[in-house]
Amino acid sequence: MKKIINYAITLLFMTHFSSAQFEPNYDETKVPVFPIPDLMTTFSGETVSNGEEWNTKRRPELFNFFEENVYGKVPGTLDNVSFKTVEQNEDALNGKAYRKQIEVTLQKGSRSLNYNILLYLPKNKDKAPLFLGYNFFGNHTITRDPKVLVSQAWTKNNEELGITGNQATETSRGVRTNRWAIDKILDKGFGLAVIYYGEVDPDKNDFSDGLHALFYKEGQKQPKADEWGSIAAWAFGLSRALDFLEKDNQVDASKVIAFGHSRLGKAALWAGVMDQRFAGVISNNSGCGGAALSKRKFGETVGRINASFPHWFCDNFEKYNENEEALPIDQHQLLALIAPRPLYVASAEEDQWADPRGEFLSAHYTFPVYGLFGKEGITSKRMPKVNQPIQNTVAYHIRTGVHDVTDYDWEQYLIWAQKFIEN
Ligand code: GTR
Repeated sequence: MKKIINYAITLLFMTHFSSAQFEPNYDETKVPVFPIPDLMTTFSGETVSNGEEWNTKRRPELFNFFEENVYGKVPGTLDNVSFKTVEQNEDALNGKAYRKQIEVTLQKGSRSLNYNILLYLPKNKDKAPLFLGYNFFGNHTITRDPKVLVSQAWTKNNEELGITGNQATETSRGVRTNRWAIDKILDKGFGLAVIYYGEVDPDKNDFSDGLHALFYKEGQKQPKADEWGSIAAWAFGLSRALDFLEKDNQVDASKVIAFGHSRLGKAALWAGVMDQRFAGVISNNSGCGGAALSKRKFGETVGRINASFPHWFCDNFEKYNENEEALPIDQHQLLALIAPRPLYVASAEEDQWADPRGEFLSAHYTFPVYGLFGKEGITSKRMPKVNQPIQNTVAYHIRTGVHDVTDYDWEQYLIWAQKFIEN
C-alpha cells in the first residue's frame, strides 16, 4: 500500500516537473546530516535561560522570521468584525447537542467577506471547551444533520464526493463524517466548531478573491513578498472565529484548541502561534511547512510545496526552494512558539509524504522550551511504536494507516485534551 501511494505521488509530480531533482526521497539513509537550529540561542548569539528571556527575546525574533519569510504578515487591520447567528437549535443530533450557525462578516473599507461557523455544544456543560478547525469541502460534509447550511463558496471538484462545477450541493452532505468524531467529542464534554476553509480563502493560486483581496491598496493584485499566503489567511480566519467564541457564553473561550489536518494542520499551527488566546494546538499529519522538519528533505520539500501550491506561503519562502540548508530556522522552532501551551503532533505510518519521523523529531526538539515553563515535553529522541502515543504537554502519536483523520486520532486527542486542556 505504502509503495502504491508513494508511486502515485511520484507520478503526480512527474507530470508537474520534469527535472530529476524533484524525485522525492523516502530513504532514511539519504537524509542529510545537518545542525538542528538551536532554540535557546538568539540570532545574535545570546543564550536564553528562563521563560522571561524566551518570551521577550527569542520568541519574538523567531516569530518575526516565520512571519516575514514563511507564512507572511497580515498587511493591516480590519475596520469591523461582526457576527450574526443565522440558525440555532436546542435539540440537534438526536437531542444531544446545541447547534448554532454563525455568519462572520469581516469589513475593510468598502469591501467585506462572510464565512460561516458551525458550532455544536454538549448539553451537559454550562461552558464547554472546544475544538475549532477547518474542513475541506463544507460544513455540511462533516455531519448528516440536514439543517447544516450548504456553502455557496467556490469548492474544489471531487468526483468521489459528488462535487462538480466547483459548487457543493446536497449530494455531498455527510461525506466527511468519518473525519469528525462528533459523538465522541460531545460525549466527552467538548464542543466542536468548524468552518469551510474555502469561504475564508479559496484554495487556488489566484489572489483576486478571499481574505487577501480585502486588504489590497488601490491597484494591488497580489500580496507583497513578505505578506500572507493562504495558510496565514486561514489562520487569521480561525482567530476571528475565536473572537466570536469569546462572546458566546456557552463556550469556555479560554479552552479552545485549534485543530487541523494536513494543509489545515499547517493553518492551525500558525493560528496557535499568531494568536496566544488558543489554549492548545493539534496538528494532524501537517507535514512540510507544518510540523515536519524541512531540512530533512524527506517526502515533500520546500521547493516542491512552493511549486505545487505557490499561494500557500509568502513569496519570500521561495528563497529556500532546493535550498533548505540556508534556512536559519526549522519547524521545531515554529512548534516551540506554541509553548507553554499544550501541543499534539500526530502522524500516520503510510503518510511518508508528510515525513512522520520529521514530525516526531520536531515535536521532540521543543522540550527545552517547555522545560523553561515547567512543562513536560518529549525528551526521548526515540520515536514511539505505531499506536503507542506519548502524551505530555507535548504529545505525539503515529498510527497505522494513511493520510487521514480517524476515530483513533480523535480518541487520543480527547484523552489528552481532558488531561491538559480541560483541567
Ligand atoms: C498535499 C500537500 C501536503 C498536504 C496535503 C493536504 O498535496 O503536498 O503538504 O498539505 O496536500 O492538505 O491534504
